[in-house]
Amino acid sequence: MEKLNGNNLKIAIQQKGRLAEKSLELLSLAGLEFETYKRRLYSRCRNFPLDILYVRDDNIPEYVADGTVDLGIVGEDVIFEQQSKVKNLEKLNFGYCSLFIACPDNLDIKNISDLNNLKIASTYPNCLGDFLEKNKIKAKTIELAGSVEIAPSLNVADCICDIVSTGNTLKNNGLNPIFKIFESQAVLIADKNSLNNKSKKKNIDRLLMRIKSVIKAKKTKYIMLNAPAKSIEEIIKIIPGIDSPTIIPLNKGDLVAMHSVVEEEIFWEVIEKLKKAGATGILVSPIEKMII
Ligand code: PRT
Ligand code: ZN
Repeated sequence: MEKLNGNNLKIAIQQKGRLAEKSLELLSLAGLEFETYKRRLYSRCRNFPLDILYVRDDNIPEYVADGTVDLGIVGEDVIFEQQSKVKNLEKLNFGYCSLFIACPDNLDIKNISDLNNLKIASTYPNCLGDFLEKNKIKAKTIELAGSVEIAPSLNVADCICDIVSTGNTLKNNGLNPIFKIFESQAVLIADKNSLNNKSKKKNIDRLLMRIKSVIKAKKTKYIMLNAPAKSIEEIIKIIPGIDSPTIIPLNKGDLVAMHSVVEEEIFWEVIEKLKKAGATGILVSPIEKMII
């Protein structure tokens, strides 16, 4: 088997699980070429000095913190729970979830102080402990390895503290999310020593620039429209673009074509405003990369 190259950067990503596919997709959208056949141990990038290691997500913060790898992609929840000393380089816009305290329907919990003297089951004892301490609550943490949601029905605990994304698991177990402890998404993390190493830092910066441009592009759409010349000023205010929109005169009356970019989040609001300002023939297309 080919050996890991000592000069290459190493990035650890989840081998299988909720973040695995999206982590690989991000790396390949960033232009990295590699084979992923069965994600055995690691992949070598053909066009960038990077080796990708496939590991369990719980190991990623410690591998990054102790320098086994230079970079990692992992949920913020894991970093918070392990209180890892790693540098967060970039939020990656996937793997969204929240840590909640959730209680059974028949338990009347309205204020945080109602949690006093209860037993709370969790796989996040550190995060839960911090939350309880901050709110001066004396509750007992029951640390479990998994299947936390069934703890109340087994009388192991009164309520739970767990990750929620759709909320279906809680619902299926007669639990309601009540107190949100934090929100989480996948992040790119780095070993602080790697950032202090000149040649590694250079390649980390190159990779980070590519990753940022993929994320930015995903959040942004390219927009083309026609508008009467008298509306140009108003439309520039709605879609200012990176520097300013491109404006092209058309061979028809006083119409111009305008090209610009618009943030996905406010997309529909912008379209409504553009129509009011007289825009017609609005075309929108995805952007593959956005380098700024
Ligand atoms: O095998 P390995 O150790 O690598 O994986 P894992 O099983 O420990 O982790 P995995 O793949 O379940 O989760 C990886 C990361 O995905 C987490 O660290 C979070 O950052 C993120 N994530 C996003 C989630 C969820 N959504 C999620 N819904 N992690 C876990 N869940 C679980 C949750 O614990 C609960 O059991 O899904 C259930 C609730 O889901 P909903 O959709 O019913 O609310
Ligand atoms: Zn795990």
